[in-house]
Amino acid sequence: MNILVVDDDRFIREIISAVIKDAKHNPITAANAEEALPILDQGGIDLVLTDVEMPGKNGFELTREIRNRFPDNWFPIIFLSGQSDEKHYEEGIDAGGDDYLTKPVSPIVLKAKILAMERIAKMKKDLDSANARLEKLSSQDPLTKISNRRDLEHNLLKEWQRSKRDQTELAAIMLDIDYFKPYNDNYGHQQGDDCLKVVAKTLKKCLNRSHDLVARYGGEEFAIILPDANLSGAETVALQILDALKEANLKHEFSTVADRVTVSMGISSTRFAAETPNALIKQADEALYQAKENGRNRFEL
Ligand code: GH3
Ligand code: MG
Ligand code: MG
Ligand code: MG
Ligand code: MG
Repeated sequence: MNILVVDDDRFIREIISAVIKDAKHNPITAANAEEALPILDQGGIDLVLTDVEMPGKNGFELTREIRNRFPDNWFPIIFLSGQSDEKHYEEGIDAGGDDYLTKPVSPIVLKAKILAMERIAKMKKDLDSANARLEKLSSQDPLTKISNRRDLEHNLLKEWQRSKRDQTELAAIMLDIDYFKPYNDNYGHQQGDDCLKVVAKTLKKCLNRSHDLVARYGGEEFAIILPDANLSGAETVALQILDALKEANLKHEFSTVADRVTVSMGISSTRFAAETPNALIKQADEALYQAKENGRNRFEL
């Protein structure tokens, strides 16, 4: 672990650093809060041992500042204080510290406390990475690995609110594979799955901006949201999709519109469906229905 030692007394910094090295950890020292904060800003500190009485910010103030500044990055903080008063103990834990030792501290006790904090910090890290994995899984479609409907709805709401706030236009495309039932019925479900994967990958390739999002909406339907885009921006994307699928040239002998896999799309934007995020999707869905009616392998507004 990288352990930051904050103390205005150089002699104490040296003694504590020696104990830390003896416990096979890496000490980094700061003489006060003002020196400590830039080191913490750089990241990579796993534990802080801080004095309480120091010129400038004291250890409790430093701790409050750390907890405020890094709300999503918890690491343990232990006070090493000259004050054995119970009130200080209470104040330190209240400020966001995790333990309170009094000086002079026994090297054996300090090493034991470091070990205990290391275990807690490891549990926290494991929990965070498990949560991040779960978060990813719960927003991903297992077959195509692109966003699922849940993630789409989450992002649509966010982008919707952003477009209201910034007064920008937000466009949506609903997309459905043409004659996919005959594709499945003739080529089999496995090849149907492979087709869905290629279509998803192709759609992703057609999106250029980091906030654009494509999701599997369900079955052989996909939804795309294009923040800060109007109908003509969405039309450009739709044309790119028709082109890219032509390029991909996935054979489909049982389609009556082409000898390859094609899609139909409906486009809407907040300029014309401004009431709710659902209204935006509904309007794109109605345009998609029109595209099907008008012969497929096309988009409608
Ligand atoms: P249209 O051109 O009007 O869209 O006709 P379609 O045949 O594409 O539409 P329909 O809704 O009748 O059929 C959709 C098919 O999509 C039926 C279903 O078997 C298939 N499908 C849905 N989800 C999956 C999937 O995860 N994997 C596979 N292989 N097929 C799927
Ligand atoms: Mg001091
Ligand atoms: Mg469908
Ligand atoms: Mg259908
Ligand atoms: Mg279909």
